[in-house]
Amino acid sequence: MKIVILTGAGVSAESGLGTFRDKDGLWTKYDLNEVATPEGFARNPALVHQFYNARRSNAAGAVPNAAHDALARLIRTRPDDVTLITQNVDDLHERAGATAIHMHGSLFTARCHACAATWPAPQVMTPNDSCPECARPATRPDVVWFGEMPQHMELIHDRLLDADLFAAIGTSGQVYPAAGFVDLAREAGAETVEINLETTDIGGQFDSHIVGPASETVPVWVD
Ligand code: BJW
Repeated sequence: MKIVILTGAGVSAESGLGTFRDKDGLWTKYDLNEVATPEGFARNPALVHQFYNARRSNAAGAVPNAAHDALARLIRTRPDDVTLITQNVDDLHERAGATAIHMHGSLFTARCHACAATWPAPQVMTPNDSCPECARPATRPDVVWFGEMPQHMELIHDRLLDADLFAAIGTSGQVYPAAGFVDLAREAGAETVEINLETTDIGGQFDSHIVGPASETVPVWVD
């Protein structure tokens, strides 16, 4: 049985990393147009770096929770059958021992806006940092902002079309294309399950729901 799992910010919430759209989420404190769009970065790169430097520091200090551990366990027992796709830019899946496809990039990689080279991000990035490949001062976080193409989409589509079971864990289903994965998987014949603190606005697209905190529900679902 081929299993495709999509995770969102909710899977890392109990590790202390904020979600985006919940009460007290990041988008209640920051204007997403200023910190998560290429236009915002062009207007004020220092602000955007400040936002991502703080999140990189928080993520580095966080530890995987029982949900990350359970997903890593599932992958270890069925390495050929499970694909883990994450929208998260933290590295908690990896630190729990799982390999994940990071469709929205990573806090721990830097990218050159000019030549597209990537390299390990320093703890603190500034607009003056120069690219190790082309030497231009065009360093940006290697994350996917609104209006940009998510990463690894071809591989993700292939896995979704081959899925027998699709699970979305801790994601609000408000951001595309990830919010459309449930439709793709269902049309391809997969059974679908949403695992979340609450049923989301796209909850009606799923065959079943498991409601509760990921650190409790995911280990039970996996085992
Ligand atoms: C718990 C829990 C616990 C809490 N246990 N659960 C229609 C089709 C296609 C595209 C579009 C479309 N309409 C609009 C678009 C464009 C746009 C979009 O979707 N906009 C929406 C606002 C409508 N999409 C894009 O621009 C994307 N690119 C794209 O479409 O490219 C194609 C293209 C390109 C160019 C030209 C033409 C087409 C890119 C989207 C990039 C998103 N980037 C961000 C920020 C960067 C990364 C970062 O800084 O981290 O990614 S936005 C932010 O949202 C972040 C997240 O990965 C993403 C999803 O959020 P997530 O993970 O779902 O978090 P929340 O907070 O929303 O939800 C948390 C959930 O957890 C809640 O449900 C809680 O209940 C739950 N929860 N605690 C279990 N303990």
